Amino acid sequence: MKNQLLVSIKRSTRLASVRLASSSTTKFDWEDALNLDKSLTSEEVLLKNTFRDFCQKALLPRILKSNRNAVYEREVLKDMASMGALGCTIGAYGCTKVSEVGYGLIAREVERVDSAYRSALSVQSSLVMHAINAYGTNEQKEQYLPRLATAELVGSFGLTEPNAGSDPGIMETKAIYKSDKKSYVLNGTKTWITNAPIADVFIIWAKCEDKRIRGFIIDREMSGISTAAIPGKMSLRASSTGTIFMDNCIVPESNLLSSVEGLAGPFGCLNHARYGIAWGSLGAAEACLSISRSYCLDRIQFGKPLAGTQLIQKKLADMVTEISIGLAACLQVGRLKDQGLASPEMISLIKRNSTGKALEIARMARDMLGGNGISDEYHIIRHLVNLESVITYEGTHDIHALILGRAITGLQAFK
Ligand code: TGC
Ligand code: FAD
Repeated sequence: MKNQLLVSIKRSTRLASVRLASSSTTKFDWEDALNLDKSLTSEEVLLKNTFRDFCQKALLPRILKSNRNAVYEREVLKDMASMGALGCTIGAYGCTKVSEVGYGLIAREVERVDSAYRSALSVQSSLVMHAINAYGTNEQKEQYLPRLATAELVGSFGLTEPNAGSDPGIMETKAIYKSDKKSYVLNGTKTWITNAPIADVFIIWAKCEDKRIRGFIIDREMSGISTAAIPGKMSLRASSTGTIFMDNCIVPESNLLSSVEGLAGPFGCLNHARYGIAWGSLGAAEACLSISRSYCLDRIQFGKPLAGTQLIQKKLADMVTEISIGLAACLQVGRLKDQGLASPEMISLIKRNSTGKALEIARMARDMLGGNGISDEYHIIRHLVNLESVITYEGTHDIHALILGRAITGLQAFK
């Protein structure tokens, strides 16, 4: 018995060394250092390549102007819609069906260009379409999802308020039911809301008389809703961000998202969006890596390329390491999500890791370009300031640490 075990251990060690020897001939690819492409299906590789091509050809040429002039281009969302990207995990009501990993790959390619464009994708798909698909009636799904999928309608998601940011449970927006009018009357203010100034449809979370939080679909034409842009935004400038005011806003009861109540409603949407951000922010980091690597190969100082110096190589090695490990984690959580096995804490872990590492990489890359790193022509400074928003929204870096801390210790440290 013992011998048989030893024989089989020896045999498997021999096999492993044969595998190692043959794998050691694999060429190292700094753009896919852990060969993650090998873990993708052929459909996912095709999706990734198709979206990389689309994003680089259709989106990248627009971003400098949009960002400089702080212009939100509705055409960008339309173009993403024409590629089937909006609500792409839903698979009904005019939406395509890709895996959760596929959605992550799309977010990564879009954010390689700009976080504002990925924000547009996330809000429409994960926060608005997902809310309607997960919590809405069939009538609501039929009414809204096909038009959101084509970007005929632009959506917005209102959770944050002036006095309720990290702690949305203390929201002040109220929804009072009027049985004679079969309507709810909403009063309150939502702020720092992506798409608020330009949206046609708003998912608004409000507290009802029983103190339970519920979601409402509000059309811009409904009476009592108005919006204003937040001026002076130095980050995500190609995204439109604003405030939503509800002053006796009358919402028919048929617009209630009736199958969910409590914070589990908005957080259910945030699980999807945070997951997409985890992939997307690493796309921004990959852009910074690629630009700074090329720059340092070309830039000669002290008689040789900057890329030939030890300090620059350490920075590049750190970037490649963190991006590769981060993407491997996203892929693992994506596969679990496809099987319905990803926990909110896993999503907090990757959202926190990816955005934190991406911001560090963008700062390193900015430094490697010296003075040119300050110019938007080289793109990195734009990614850097964008990532300051990305690390803040959908739960700040520290809030995700506290979510993980609670799961690790069983003690909550928020309050
Ligand atoms: P807590 O007691 O933890 O939970 C209250 C209820 O919610 C449920 N829940 C979740 N359900 C599903 N998924 C999750 N991730 C969930 N997290 C919590 C929980 O089970 C409970 O359900 P029930 O039925 O018992 O009521 O709530 P808390 O008040 O202690 O919350 C603490 C904390 C910090 C976790 C939470 O408030 C938090 O995550 N804060 C961060 C706020 C945030 O992420 N805001 C995002 C706003 S939207 C946005 O930023 C969009 S940016 C868009 C773009 O441009 O891309
Ligand atoms: P606060 O909650 O006031 O936090 C300030 C600081 O205190 C942070 O560092 C935080 O980590 C820390 N902190 C908070 N609580 C604790 C604690 N208990 N212990 C230790 N530290 C703590 N919201 C939406 O609903 N919809 C949107 O579409 C949307 N889009 C956005 C777009 C942009 C560009 C930005 C910047 C924000 C957007 N937000 C949106 C809002 C975003 O989700 C909030 O900004 C975020 O949740 C943080 O809330 P806050 O800004 O009120 O900060």
